[in-house]
Amino acid sequence: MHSAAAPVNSDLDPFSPEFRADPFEPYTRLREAAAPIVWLNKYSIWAVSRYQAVRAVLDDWRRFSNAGGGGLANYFLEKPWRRPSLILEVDPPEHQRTRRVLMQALSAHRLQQVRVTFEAQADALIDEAIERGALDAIPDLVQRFPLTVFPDAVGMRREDRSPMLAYGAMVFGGFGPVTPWYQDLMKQADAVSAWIMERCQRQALSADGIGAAIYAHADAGDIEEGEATLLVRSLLSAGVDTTIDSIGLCLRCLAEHPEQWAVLRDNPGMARRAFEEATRFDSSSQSLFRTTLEDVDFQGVQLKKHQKVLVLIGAAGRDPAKWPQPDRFDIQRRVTASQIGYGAGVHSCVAQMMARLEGEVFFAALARKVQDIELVGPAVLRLQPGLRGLSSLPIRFTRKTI
Ligand code: OVM
Repeated sequence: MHSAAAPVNSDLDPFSPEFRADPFEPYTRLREAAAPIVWLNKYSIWAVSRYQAVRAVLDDWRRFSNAGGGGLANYFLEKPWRRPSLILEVDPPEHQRTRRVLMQALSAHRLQQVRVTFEAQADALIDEAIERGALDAIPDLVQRFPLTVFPDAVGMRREDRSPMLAYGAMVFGGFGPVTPWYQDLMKQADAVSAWIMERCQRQALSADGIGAAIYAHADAGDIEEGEATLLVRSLLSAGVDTTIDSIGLCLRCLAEHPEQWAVLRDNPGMARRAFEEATRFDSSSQSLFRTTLEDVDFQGVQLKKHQKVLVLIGAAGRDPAKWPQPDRFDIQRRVTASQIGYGAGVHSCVAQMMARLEGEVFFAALARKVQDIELVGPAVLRLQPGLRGLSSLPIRFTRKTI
């Protein structure tokens, strides 16, 4: 007889402000731990951080479920704060049914249709930013781009859309631990949720947007009317903050790596690759969760049924076993085929082509119009639970002269 060795464990807290201020050094420690999956004492959850282990968990949806909830909260044991997402927080086969609807609503044809208006909007915002001189690029440029083009493409009316940012903070903050900051934020939960749900209704949406395309599947009998409403809610939940934060972090990368910016500026056609590399190097979605459906032997480590697993995709993006010189931001790198920043497997980001389109259009316009990006003050990271992203990026652009 022998008893299983105690699991490798760690006191690291991935949700603490210290960790969030610089996750890349603790990521290294987690990857280099003596086991492919590590027990985090503070939350009584597992964590994977090596590229290979992250892929193994994400590819194994039969044992690592999404129905336990997209965050730290365990829906098998506690009540969710909102109705679970019909795409993120369900397993196959239910997941395929809703996934197919969103895939069709976000088809390549539709992306091609919206590209021209995305380009016009990027051009206008970047021209305005250049004219302003010094500006805070996060509120004054970066937030405005997804917040304009994405809800427009969904078919929402134009109005003050700031409740979408408050809702996104609740959704992504809600994937982390309950902190005083989160409890304070959630005081607005009823009002903000009501605002969002009103805008997910069929009659609130234009007849020709992505939202209407989802409701067409209700008319066709593929989904219920109420399911269409919740799928639109998924778009409004996951579609704005993610790209804002990823574009903001990519802009900082380019500002801090002038030699990389010079390559992009001289080759605006490399915008998509630059954004792809930034999605590996430093982007908004650093982690996600799975929950075990049964007792699991994971590469020799014993996990119990209904335990949460933190999947550190941001750490996998820096794994030297996968990426040569992973801490170098290099826009020439070929990333797409091994990209982990949008997740992987059956649940990989359903709107990832929309995200790439936004990034490509934004940075191509920047490369065509801007000569130099000058940081004129400290970039500020948000340190509360939620997506990784900047709250402030003081910058000055100088216009290209040809
Ligand atoms: C959803 C949803 C919300 C947040 C993130 C996400 C990363 C999905 O409501 O479906 O995917």
